[in-house]
Amino acid sequence: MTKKWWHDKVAYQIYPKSFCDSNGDGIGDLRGIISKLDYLKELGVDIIWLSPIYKSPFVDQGYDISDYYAIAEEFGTMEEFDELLAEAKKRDLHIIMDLVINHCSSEHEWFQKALADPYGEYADYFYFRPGKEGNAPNNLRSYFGGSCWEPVPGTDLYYLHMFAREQPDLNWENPKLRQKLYDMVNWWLQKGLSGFRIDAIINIKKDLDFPDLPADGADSMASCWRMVESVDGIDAFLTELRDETFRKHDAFTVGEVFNIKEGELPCFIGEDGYFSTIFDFSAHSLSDGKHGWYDAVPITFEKWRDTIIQSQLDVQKVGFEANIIENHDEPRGVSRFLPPYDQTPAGTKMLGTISLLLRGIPFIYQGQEIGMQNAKWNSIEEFNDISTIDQYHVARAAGLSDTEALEVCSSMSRDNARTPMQWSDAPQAGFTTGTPWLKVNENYHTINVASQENEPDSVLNYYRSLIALRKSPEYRDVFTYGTFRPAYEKTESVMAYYRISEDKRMLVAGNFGEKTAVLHLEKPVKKLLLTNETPEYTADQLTLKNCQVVVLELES
Ligand code: TEU
Ligand code: CA
Repeated sequence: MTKKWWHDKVAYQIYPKSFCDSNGDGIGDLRGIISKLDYLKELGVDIIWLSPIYKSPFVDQGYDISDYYAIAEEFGTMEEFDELLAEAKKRDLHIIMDLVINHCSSEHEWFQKALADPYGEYADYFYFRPGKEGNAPNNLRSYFGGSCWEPVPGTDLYYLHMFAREQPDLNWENPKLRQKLYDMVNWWLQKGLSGFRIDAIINIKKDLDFPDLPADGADSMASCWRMVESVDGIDAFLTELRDETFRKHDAFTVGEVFNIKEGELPCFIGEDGYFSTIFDFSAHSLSDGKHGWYDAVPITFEKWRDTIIQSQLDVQKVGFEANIIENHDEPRGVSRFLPPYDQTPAGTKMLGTISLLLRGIPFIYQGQEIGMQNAKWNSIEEFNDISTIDQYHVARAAGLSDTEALEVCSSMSRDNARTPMQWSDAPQAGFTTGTPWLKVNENYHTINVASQENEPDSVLNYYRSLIALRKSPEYRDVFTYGTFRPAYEKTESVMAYYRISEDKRMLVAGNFGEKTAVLHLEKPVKKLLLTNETPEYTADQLTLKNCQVVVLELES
């Protein structure tokens, strides 16, 4: 395997709108991010991923871009962005941006020109198709609900949007459009970006016949990912994208890829793959309901553990995946993956340890390092997220009461991750001096950065030690390249694994159950490297109480 500069890095995702507001307008901004670079450096991260900061009407929080070359006014200016890059560089921090190129905003100049001349050059930047007997071209349902097709005013044409109707899909079949995207990507890379997180990229290849697909809901429609799964030929697009852009700059790229086909992992993340890495969503997908959030499947500890183990075993044969507990599209991991009795600082540290020492590139989502949790939502009006509002209606249409639908959204909403970062116990958690765009989680009095700075045993200080261990000169190699091997799979409630290199054998083990677990050690303990509460152990036996986690070096 060729070693790459990003193999041993730890990444951190910033959701700019909710990170830090410097001017009191209730919206996080670039100046706010700049003011927290030292905090991030001290945490120990190397790569910062910024969710979209481009000019946007914010129908989908910046994932609807109206100008790829401009910074959203809400967040600041291009000068401030350049300053952020320079300040990051000073601290040896890499910045990567979100690359949203499956679709743009309906306010983008290209789409406006297409609407103005629906049979002209710019219409071919999108998918404009005639309707069928006054109906949409086919029965695909968009990710955010309703048809994937929207009428083009004044014509019998429709345009395709797999997400919101304000997010028209870009026509990747058009070489002119592709070239414009590559120019834009190179422009940002030349500016000094280290790479990109690539949004929804699996959706760029369409079935150009746009056939009806078998209905999968009461609305007679079919989820649009079924088209993604049924069509071949994305290879040519992704290879060209890589060769025209990323490869020239040795960029780090992480793809947001769902619905990968059997056997295709090497094409995506192998030595000569389209991307450096892709996210491992296998544990998150466990809760996918057949029809929406209302029929989400509960995630048991065993399923969660077995899924992560299987994924690690599959991926290590091929390359590296990016491991996450949560991101801006997911509920908070502590609330989701830990049983209620583990939702404590100790349990939070345990979950973090298990996730961060897996083989792969760890991505920490803002607030994860202090153990932020899902918020308490009192009514549907409190949510802002377009997907949550759709899922509320889906649940109501399926017969759930208002209270039940609210409960569903409370546990699944993307807004759980988007509540403002909790910096202190000052009003609005120190996020803003104004009124935040989305409410602050009520628990900020107990969960916040400032108070955890002062407690040696806090979740924050634990995360610092955890990252420092992963990156320490002595153990960096084994935690980066060491083989993953599961351990104690038959022991109820224990998630454990080895990381093994030529001269080292590490054991990472946590007890997620209420009962104490006794593990017989395969090899004598050499050193206890990290724990959230020192356990009892002898040369051949380790006792883990509820929520105890350890990182041990064993004789190899
Ligand atoms: O997400 C793509 C995606 O397919 C889902 O995770 C989607 O967000 C989810 O099904 C809705 O509940 C990416 C971004 O991460 C997301 O924030 C954007 O909304 C989406 O693309 C559109 O750009
Ligand atoms: Ca602001």
